[in-house]
Amino acid sequence: LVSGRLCAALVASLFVSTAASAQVQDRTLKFGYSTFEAHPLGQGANKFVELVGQKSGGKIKMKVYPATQLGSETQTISATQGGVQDIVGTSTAPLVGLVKEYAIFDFPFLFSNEKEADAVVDGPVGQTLLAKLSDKNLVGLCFFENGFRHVTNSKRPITTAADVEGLKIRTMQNPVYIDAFKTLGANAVPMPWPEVYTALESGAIDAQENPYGIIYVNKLNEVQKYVSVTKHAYSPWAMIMSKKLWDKLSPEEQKIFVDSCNEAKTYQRQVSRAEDAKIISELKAKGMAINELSPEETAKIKAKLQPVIDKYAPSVGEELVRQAQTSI
Ligand code: EAX
Repeated sequence: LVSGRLCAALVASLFVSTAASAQVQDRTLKFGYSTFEAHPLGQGANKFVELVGQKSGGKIKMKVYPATQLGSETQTISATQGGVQDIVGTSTAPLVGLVKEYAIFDFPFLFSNEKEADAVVDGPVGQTLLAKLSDKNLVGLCFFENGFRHVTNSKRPITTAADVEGLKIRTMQNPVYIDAFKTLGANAVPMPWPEVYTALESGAIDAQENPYGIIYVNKLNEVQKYVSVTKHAYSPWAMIMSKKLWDKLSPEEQKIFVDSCNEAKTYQRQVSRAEDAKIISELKAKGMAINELSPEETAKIKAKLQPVIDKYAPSVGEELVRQAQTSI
């Protein structure tokens, strides 16, 4: 009798997973993100789509919707929670509204180089943060890289903390960024990315901060004069699937998505890092003035921002902060 029941349960579960797999293979999955396809993130996204296709023998198909076609990062995260969108690639900063521990990635000057970033993002801290998304109807697959962020503005080169004072700067919709720029005396204006170019063009804001790749593909050289290499924070980019979709996948299909994400990640980071060096000279050629900050001035800015880290460390939790420090 027991084995009969077991057998019936097995048959039922097999039936469920076969039916579900057919469902996922019958339609083209929607994968939306905010930047352009030419950006290293877009190239990584294409690599991911290609790998999932290959590993599933052409059975799992995805279509990419770059350049905020499906909405801003917060909108596409919500759509993915609801299962209206299947996959989203997003900077992690807007995730803090859902999972407060993500704030650790926004701590100013947490990482000083890519090696440190990779160690934390791919280590226990990153794994914990990916897992935390499951309470929010999301499944974290892996992290790509947006990169180290620098301030651009239309007023002056930033060489000291004082140069940031009074700048009207767009920040991502994230409390750590808002507090950090307020602490430096800027007027921080949180704004979804799709509104930023127009706001810079009209002069509604003076400044924004993003990695080289985003500055370049969005042609911010047309509306900004100065790039100051502040390297004040690092943005990982989370690849996230709707839990509604995930729960319909067989374990083999789930593995295809996770493995493809991790393989695409290695490729994506290589492209991102190789392109940075080229972009700097391109931006100069397009008339942008690029300046580095001295280590002394960077250290002063870092010291001014320590209270911001102290403010958010409790919501991240001692254990994660300790793990991050250990991984670095
Ligand atoms: O995800 O909003 C931002 O500044 C992000 O870095 C950008 O849209 C890429």
